[in-house]
Amino acid sequence: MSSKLTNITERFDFEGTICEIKPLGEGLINDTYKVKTAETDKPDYVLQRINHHIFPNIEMVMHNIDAVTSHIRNNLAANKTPDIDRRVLRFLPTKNDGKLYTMMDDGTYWRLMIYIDNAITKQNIDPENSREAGRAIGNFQKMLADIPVTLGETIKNFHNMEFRLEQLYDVVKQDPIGRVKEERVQKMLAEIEARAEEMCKAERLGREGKLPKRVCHCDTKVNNMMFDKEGKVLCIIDLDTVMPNFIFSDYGDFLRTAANTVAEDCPEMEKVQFRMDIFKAFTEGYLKSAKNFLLPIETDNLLYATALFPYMQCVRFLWDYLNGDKYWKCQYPDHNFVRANNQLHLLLSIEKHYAEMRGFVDSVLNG
Ligand code: GN1
Ligand code: MG
Repeated sequence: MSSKLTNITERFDFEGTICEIKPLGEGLINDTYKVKTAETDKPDYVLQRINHHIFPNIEMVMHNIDAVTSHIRNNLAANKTPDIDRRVLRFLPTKNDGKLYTMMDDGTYWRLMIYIDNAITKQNIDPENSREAGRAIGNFQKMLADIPVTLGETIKNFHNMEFRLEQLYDVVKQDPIGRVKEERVQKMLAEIEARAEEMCKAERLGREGKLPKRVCHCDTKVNNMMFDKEGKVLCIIDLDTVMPNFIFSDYGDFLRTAANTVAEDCPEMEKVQFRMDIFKAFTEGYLKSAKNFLLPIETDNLLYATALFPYMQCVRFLWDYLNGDKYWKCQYPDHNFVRANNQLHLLLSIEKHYAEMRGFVDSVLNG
């Protein structure tokens, strides 16, 4: 067992005796370990190194997480919900300054939280867990609707479509590695341009004061949810990107990741299809818990949100491709282009389903 990891863990005010520390999960951004304690009546823990290159302001990240988890905890307690430590993450303070993170001499940042036992993450999607995920995401937003603290933007302009397009236009202008001239890039840029104005609708509505920002999770993949044995979501994890945003983020990014028939980097474009069974189940679950607090401008634009996230991710992957693949790890030279193209095909498939989607959302809202 690494003495470094033991030393880091021991900076935190946890209970029990460490007996084992081993890697946990397969997250690409943070490094995660499970810390086992010897005593059966003490919890195990999760030790995590926070990636401060992607999240430059760790103080802000942990401030947001503290605010959100405390607010959810109070809400669950007020509703006399049992088993609260399995329903919301609990971070441990350090012994010396009571903060929820510690910086080591090598400049790395770490945090410790209680391990949620008897829970699983799901890698595979089906309508049943999508409905449940929808319910959980709607509920998460609902519980946070009256949070009294203002959260910071842990990644500036993270889901701001105008900003993402500007980033793309900048790299097209500079063309640092000469990829802009590729015919397939030109074709993709034309598809992006044709939809640019429509896709920046949220920012416009926001500026006009018609569309509010709420506390969102901003990384609503199914593997960021812990399920119990009955298939119910216990808890939403991976809270680094929790920040104020349009609710479209959580609705749209779940569908982008879950309703694609293939992985986001599948190179066989004819296989990329939007799954209506997932769309329907997720939308039903989400609206069941969110319909009562959402504004008409928000529910009217759920289809826009569904299209926005594949579009945004296409723009972001293409940006990274033209910029020399600095953000996403690539396994082969045009991996980022393939990803961008996959997302564009997902968008095209969504566009074909618009009429059916509209009818479905209306039936759920009026039902
Ligand atoms: C990144 O690493 P992961 O999968 O949690 C990215 C998301 C993208 C996603 C695309 C902080 O998320 O916004 O949608 O890749 N997260 C960040 O695969 O940029
Ligand atoms: Mg993640």
